[in-house]
Amino acid sequence: DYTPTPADKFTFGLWTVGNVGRDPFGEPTRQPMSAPYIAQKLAALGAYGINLHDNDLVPIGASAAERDRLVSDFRAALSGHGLVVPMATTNLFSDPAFKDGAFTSADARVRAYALQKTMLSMDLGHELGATTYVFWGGREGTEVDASGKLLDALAWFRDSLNFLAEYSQSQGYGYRFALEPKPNEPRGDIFFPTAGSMLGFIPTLDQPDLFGVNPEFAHDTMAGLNFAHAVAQIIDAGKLFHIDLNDQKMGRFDQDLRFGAENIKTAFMLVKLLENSGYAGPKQFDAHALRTEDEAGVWAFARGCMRTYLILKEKARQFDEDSEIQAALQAYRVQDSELETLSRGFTPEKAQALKARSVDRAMLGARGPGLEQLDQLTIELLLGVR
Ligand code: GLT
Ligand code: MN
Ligand code: MN
Repeated sequence: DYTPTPADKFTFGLWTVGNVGRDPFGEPTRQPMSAPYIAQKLAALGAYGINLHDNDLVPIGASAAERDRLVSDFRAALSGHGLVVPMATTNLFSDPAFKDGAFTSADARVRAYALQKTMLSMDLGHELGATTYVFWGGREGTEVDASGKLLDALAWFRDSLNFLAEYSQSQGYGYRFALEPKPNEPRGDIFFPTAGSMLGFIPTLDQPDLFGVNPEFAHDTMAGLNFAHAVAQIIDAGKLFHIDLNDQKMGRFDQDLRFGAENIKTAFMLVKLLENSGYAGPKQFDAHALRTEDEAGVWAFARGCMRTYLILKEKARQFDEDSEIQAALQAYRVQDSELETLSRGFTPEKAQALKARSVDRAMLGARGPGLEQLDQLTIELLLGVR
């Protein structure tokens, strides 16, 4: 009946259901909720865990006593409700000190502060049991490229990640790090705008095995990219360390809509990809209720994200078991064992044999692969008439 259980490994950031509905043009529309209260509500809905930024739990500048009280109250709520904290991250974007970047600030004092703040936040995450650490470089970007730091910024970012990976090891934290790309907002241009940028950057780090990607549905969609394609490439590279699910209209501001609210077909392809890939990590809903909503709307939003995922998972199973769809898929793939043997694994003989083959181009070009029919079957399955 599409009711989630912790075995589904659905997680939410404290900042997601805790979003108070502020936007660049308007004040908050909802009251803040405490972390223990959020834990109680999410557990009742069937979530697996809660992720956080340091300052989602502990306000910046809090005293040590205040920190310890907030952490112990949260820990009590987590264990009381059977929730875990799989992932932690740092808020390196809200404070004005980070207005021109954190690890990529041109000011060495800001870069040092970003390292200090991240180490303290890694301490906090470890205390709560987190094993994945996310880096979303919200402020790591520019509006003014005349600042001349494009190459320096990449090097500063690399130095910081190398430093923090060693910090994690020296403390025995054992974190795996997940880098989250986004093309823009809040900066005009954010460094490492796509999954491919992150995949290209990771091998330049000192310990690339510790680093993977945390892709987000909305971030690729903002840029007009196909999120399922991005995730496939990340899976192929063995780098899917974490995932942020939500939705978004292309070309809009960062909407962070309820999962499946907008691009249902891509959401379906994504769920099918994740489920068939064997990805076993948490699935985080990094989204928030619409600004129009009250607290009841927040929990309707959270329940909706998880239900839609489970419905799409069921549809994916149906897709794999639908004989007409499977027949269309089989017809789509033309196999030719002789040619496939010739085309795979180079030898000079195979190359010569291939070069000598005559090709019936007209026949190849005339073939209809049946994709209209396959797509219509998919749509009918999603619309619930199959
Ligand atoms: C922020 C951002 C998200 C990131 C979070 C982690 S914070 O809400 O929009 O995409 O995943 O820093
Ligand atoms: Mn995200
Ligand atoms: Mn986002």
